[in-house]
Amino acid sequence: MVSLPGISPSLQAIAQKVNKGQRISDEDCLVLFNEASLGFVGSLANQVKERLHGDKVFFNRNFHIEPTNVCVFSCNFCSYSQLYAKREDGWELSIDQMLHMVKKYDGQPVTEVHIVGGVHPKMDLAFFADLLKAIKTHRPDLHIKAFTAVEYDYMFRKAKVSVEEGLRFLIAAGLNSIPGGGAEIFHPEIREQICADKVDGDGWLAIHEKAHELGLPSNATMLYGHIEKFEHRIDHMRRLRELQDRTKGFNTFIPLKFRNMDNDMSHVPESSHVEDMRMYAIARIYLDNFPHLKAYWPMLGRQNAQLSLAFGVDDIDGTIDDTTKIYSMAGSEEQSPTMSTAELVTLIQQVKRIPVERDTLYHEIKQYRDNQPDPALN
Ligand code: V47
Ligand code: SF4
Repeated sequence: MVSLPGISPSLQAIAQKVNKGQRISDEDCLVLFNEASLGFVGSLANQVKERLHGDKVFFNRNFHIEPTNVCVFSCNFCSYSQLYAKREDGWELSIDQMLHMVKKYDGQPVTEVHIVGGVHPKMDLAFFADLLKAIKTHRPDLHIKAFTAVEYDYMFRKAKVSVEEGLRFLIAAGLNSIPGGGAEIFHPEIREQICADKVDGDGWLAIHEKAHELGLPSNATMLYGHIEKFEHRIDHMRRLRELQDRTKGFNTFIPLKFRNMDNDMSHVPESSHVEDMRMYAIARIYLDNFPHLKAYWPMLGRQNAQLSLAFGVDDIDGTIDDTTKIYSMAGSEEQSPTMSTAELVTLIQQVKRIPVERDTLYHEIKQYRDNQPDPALN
């Protein structure tokens, strides 16, 4: 082994593994979190990213529907939900109102609707199946990525159906994939302090495992940068990596930076930008079986999302069109998140990467290889 001056033997051994395309262990990952500089993890993560995707960076054209912010749960980090007891202060959309939101995109080349919200007892399995059917009937080509494992756990229990029965019912109604929310931190030591009353880590993983078995792809998130320790992040990623070894059903890992405005954890400071970039890089190195790593720009801010493209990230989500409130309410600098396709393309080209418009399942729709974005784009 060639010895690198100023780099400890344990870091050098990790670099060797990554160079050879070998998996790193949990102990290696802890060494990276504790000892590695930003430049060190950035360069390794970039190597992994480029091996997988070359210079490509993916985005899509999407919008969100948030059916309600009324929620029976009370996660301490959540700035968005209204307790069910105070539901008159929140919003609750009817199927007609949500269909109206879909119809606003008639004739526009959006490919995905992302549906996620609070957990409202009156919005049950039958209601959501009707919603999916209404959307698919109106626009069969739109990919529906909907509901977190937290929402599924509640609606299936309430309907007294198994996870398999519930998912099959929604697939028949038009469900195409599952977003990554609700994962937070799986480890009970932390989960009990930040979101004690919703589905636990094992329950979240079991729902995604069943979804994968039924052919539904999904994403996975991790809410980091609050009271968890590096060991909890590693435990979280290990459980995801093990499940992915079994099913190969995850598309994307999305680290979500904790934002501290207007919630019960506002006293907890936010992570620094350097720590955010280290998080992305280490996730890219550790999660060797996840095809994609996403920086969700409405939460991170567009400049930091752009920076993350040098730290292993190959996806920056989509146009969003100012249709999500979760992050603006939690204090993100993106108060009205919307980016045109031209802005996304420019943001990626500015860091000398190749923008690739994708659909939800990462089929390529268009590559933008010129230096200038197409002025006809919006
Ligand atoms: O699970 C809530 C997070 C998630 C805060 O799959 C917060 O493509 C930070 O999962 N600070 C929902 N995060 C959003 C989500 C998501 C977003 C974008 C893309 C995809 C995908 C999934 O939002 C929740 C929770 O972890 N969240 N409050 C907060 N204060
Ligand atoms: Fe409800 Fe989701 Fe907010 Fe938790 S994070 S309180 S489950 S809306």
